[in-house]
Amino acid sequence: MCALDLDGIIERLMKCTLITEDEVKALCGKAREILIEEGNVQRVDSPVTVCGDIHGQFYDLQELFKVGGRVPETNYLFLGDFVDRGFYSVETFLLLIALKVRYPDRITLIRGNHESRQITQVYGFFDECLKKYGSISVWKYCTDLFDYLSLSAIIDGKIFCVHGGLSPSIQTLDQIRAIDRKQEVPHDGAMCDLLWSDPEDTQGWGVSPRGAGYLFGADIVQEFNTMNNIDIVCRAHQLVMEGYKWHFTETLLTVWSAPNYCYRCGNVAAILELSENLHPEFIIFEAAPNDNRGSQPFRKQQPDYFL
Ligand SMILES: [Mn+2]
Repeated sequence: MCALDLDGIIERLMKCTLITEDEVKALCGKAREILIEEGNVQRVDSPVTVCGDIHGQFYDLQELFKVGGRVPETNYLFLGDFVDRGFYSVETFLLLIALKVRYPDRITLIRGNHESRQITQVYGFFDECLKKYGSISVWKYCTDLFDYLSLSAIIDGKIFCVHGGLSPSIQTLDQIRAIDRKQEVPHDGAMCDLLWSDPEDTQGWGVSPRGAGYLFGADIVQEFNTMNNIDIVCRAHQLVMEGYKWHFTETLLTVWSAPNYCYRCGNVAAILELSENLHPEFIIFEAAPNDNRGSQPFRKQQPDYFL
């Protein structure tokens, strides 16, 4: 196995250049050693910048680092959905993982509903790995690593961060801590709900049109926040045209970080900068100019993919 030249790997990935299959294997092995030590409610200290869905939009992630600052100068918490939909899930996920291995205390990555074997076979990551590496090994290394990603984070004990939302099976953070997360995302139950649920302008729990997770109302968030002595639930998972959206009199926040989602939604993106006293500042950004997103990397019979 090759010794891991992390800085070299980061440099190449920053240019959206693929690393070798052996390097992916070694990188994912290293990342697993780090992630396995993290809790299901990973503790994060301010100051930190919170980011929502990225969905393989590599050049827009570069924009994010441009407006938010680079790792390790800026601390980051990413709320999952790194892969699928966009054209560069491989480079996006591997870059974030390489940064995690290089600066483990500066970047926190939690799991989204797309960090799943089943979902990535439908929404692009599987096909992209196959296309770019000619085998499914890289997809296997990455999806095996997904199982080790934490399920949530808590910033300064006051802001609870999760990809989707709350669960009727969960009243306390300790109940989240007790989940055995090292598995594929289940079809139902607490772990599934945390990654799939959405807020809704109702009271109580509702059936989710997504077919997984639940809809939850203002009263549910109020109870959860009081019970756990937190101020805000911060989550991603839903496209917001303005990049972020407060719900339920600022007890819950949605942050969305994929500008012009799927290269056609026309939305702006946001990241949430939290200062040392948790003062929130939103940075809004637009899609990267001059992206070769228009060049259709998945066009059939395009042998020079690596160009
Ligand atoms: Mn999602």
